[in-house]
Amino acid sequence: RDIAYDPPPVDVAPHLRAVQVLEENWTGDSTVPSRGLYPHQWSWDSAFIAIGLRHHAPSRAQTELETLLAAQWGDGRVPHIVFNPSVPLDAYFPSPDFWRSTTAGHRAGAPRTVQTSGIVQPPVHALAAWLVHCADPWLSRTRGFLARVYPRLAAWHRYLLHRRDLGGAGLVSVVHPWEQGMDNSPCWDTPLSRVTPAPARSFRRADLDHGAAEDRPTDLDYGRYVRLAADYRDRGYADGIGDFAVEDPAFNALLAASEHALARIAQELGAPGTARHARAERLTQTLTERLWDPAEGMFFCRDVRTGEPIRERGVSGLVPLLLPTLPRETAAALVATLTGPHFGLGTTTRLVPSYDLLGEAFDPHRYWRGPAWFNTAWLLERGLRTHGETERADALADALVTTAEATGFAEYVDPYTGEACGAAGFGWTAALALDLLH
Ligand code: 9YW
Repeated sequence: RDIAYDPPPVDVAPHLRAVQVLEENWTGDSTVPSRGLYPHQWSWDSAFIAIGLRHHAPSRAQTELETLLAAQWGDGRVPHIVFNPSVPLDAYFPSPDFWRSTTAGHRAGAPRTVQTSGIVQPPVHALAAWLVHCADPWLSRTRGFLARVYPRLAAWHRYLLHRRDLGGAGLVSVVHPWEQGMDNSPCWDTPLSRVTPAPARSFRRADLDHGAAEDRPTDLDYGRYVRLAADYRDRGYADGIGDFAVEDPAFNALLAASEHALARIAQELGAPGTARHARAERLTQTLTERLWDPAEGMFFCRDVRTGEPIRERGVSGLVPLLLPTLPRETAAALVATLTGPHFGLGTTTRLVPSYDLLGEAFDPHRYWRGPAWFNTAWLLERGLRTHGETERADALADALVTTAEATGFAEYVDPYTGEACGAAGFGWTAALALDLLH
């Protein structure tokens, strides 16, 4: 029999396909979320990407985080985008000439040699650094990885806890929807309605060159994003309550989870981690006191300008399930909400929708107003496992991996059908699927 010099294509194993996406998106010192739509380095994307990359290339996972942290500002903030100077200015909006970090960010200590945005994203980094270390402790110790990133991560948390406690109660506020990472979530509709949009003709959206308009935020949303960012820039990125200030449950829960991770990092470096564990514990308690709604069985955002809770069920209100010391009844109520009619996990939906299935603003295809995203699925999978919900965690892990693969590692999907939306070959989708395959 003629043996195959030209063998039929073999089915490539899912983990190899995920690795291929990470290879394709690697630029040499970091990973882009998506080659077309997001051609620079994004902060929380890099943290999630490092969590997957550690299984395939642990030294690159370390580099990913080190590259991001090298762009940290003097005041401790880690910018949400680090721009790649070799990418044309018009490939992404808002580009470096909008943020003007090296000039407008001067007083806040923006780096001189690299261009960045001036806002932040959720602090997943210490958690990622710890997980990256655990994947290959020998390599990590040899390279002095934790010793190098620890002071930067500590300064990052200090910035958030000291400069961003705009509500004065011990929680961090975000000052832009892009900071929280769920850009057009209905949770922002009320606080954003107070913001006068920048005129549509004053900017050009590059995202519409890559994504379907009906899957993306609207022009009105963008007008408001631009106004808020430009005002912050024009204040020299000085922190204070501007037109938009919101305490968000996911952002604060990720900070608490990262404080626990920072405690472990401190211990590994020979210092006591007790104070950090205690701080994480305090954050967990404050989060519960300020944002938990026992009647609804979930956390709500708080509008710092009015002091009122924002009673929209966004997936961010479930993310605190990640916290190990959440009271048992709180965790049980969150699981009930996750699997109940508003999120439908295991009954009507495959992956966790980004917003209330029964909410007026629900739209299964429009970005953070309904579609399911893989980073939130991963966080909730971790949360279910942390609280002993093994069967549900297994089912969610399985759905995440299968849907990621079937959609070519889509940016987000229709929560009912799993149909792909947004970009394909998306960095954190591949990385987090890879993580769960290990
Ligand atoms: C944008 C990169 C980022 C994510 C955000 C997501 C989106 C940027 O893409 O925002 O231009 O709209 O909402 O969470 O980090 O993947």
